[in-house]
Amino acid sequence: MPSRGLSPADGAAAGGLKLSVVIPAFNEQDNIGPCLDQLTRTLRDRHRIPYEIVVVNDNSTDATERVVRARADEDPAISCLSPPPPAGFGRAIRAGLEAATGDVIVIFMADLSDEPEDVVAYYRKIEEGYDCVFGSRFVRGASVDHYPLGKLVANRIVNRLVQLMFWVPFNDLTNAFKAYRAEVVRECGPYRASHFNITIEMSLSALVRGFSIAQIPIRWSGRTWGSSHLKIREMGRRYLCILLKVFLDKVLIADDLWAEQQAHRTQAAPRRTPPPRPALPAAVAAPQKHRT
Ligand SMILES: Nc1nc2c(ncn2[C@@H]2O[C@H](COP(=O)(O)OP(=O)(O)O)[C@@H](O)[C@H]2O)c(=O)[nH]1
Ligand SMILES: [Mg+2]
Repeated sequence: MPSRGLSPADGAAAGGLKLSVVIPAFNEQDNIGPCLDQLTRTLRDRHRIPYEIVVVNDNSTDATERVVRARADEDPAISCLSPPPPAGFGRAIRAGLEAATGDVIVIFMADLSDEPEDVVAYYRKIEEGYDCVFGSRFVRGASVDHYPLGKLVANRIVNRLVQLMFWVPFNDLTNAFKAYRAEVVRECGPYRASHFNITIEMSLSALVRGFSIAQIPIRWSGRTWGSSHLKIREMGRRYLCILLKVFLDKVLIADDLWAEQQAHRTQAAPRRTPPPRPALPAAVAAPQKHRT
């Protein structure tokens, strides 16, 4: 049956924030169809959230683009971008962010690893007044299935290191599946990372600017079709580059970033129920609002 998401006009009528779900997809022909269907059922049919879905098909060599375009032809809430080479997870996300028109942006994976109901949980937290929502697979209430052991170990080591460097409670910062208010993305960008390192560029850039962040438990399960494209050995230097760059921002110019963020905030429209702002010492990043 042809489906139709709530259009921006519908959303405005419903009085809700518009949600943009950005999905990078590379060779996901068997996953992307069910992924879009599950999201549509959850956002449109179950929760009636005004939304759009922007799939960034990144030079896939399989039928990913055909599957997405077929869905997009039937459903105006779905669009398909196909940026030219060079490919790259970060470049794809950047293209998706540029195209997104929502008030709230969620980065979602195409491989059925993430749970659509968690997108709704993110959206509700933003409605509460948070600027960002970081899901964690490693807090009470979360679940993780079929995480390859090597990657799990690397993940925990890197996240611990990042926690110590930035002195924050968030313990799954390398996971891309997160929500940001569109203005946070505008303020933190333009992003530079071309690959998976954009995950920490986005999360840490928001963090050092003192945006309010909620951390909530999420569910994650390893893909059952296709293969992972994250090659830890190739990505190490790229993660390190972003990590050092944002760390230097935090150590050397956090007060400048904070001042700009504050100025921007006072110009922006007031929120419905803003969470309390953290007090920020001049030269260090703000302690972050933390909810589990
Ligand atoms: N657009 C785009 N998407 C990618 C690229 N590499 C991976 N992805 C997508 O990013 C998501 C996560 O990638 P995946 O390979 O599953 O990484 P892992 O879950 O960390 O092992 C999936 O939706 C992939 O299709 C890429 O180069 N370009
Ligand atoms: Mg995956």
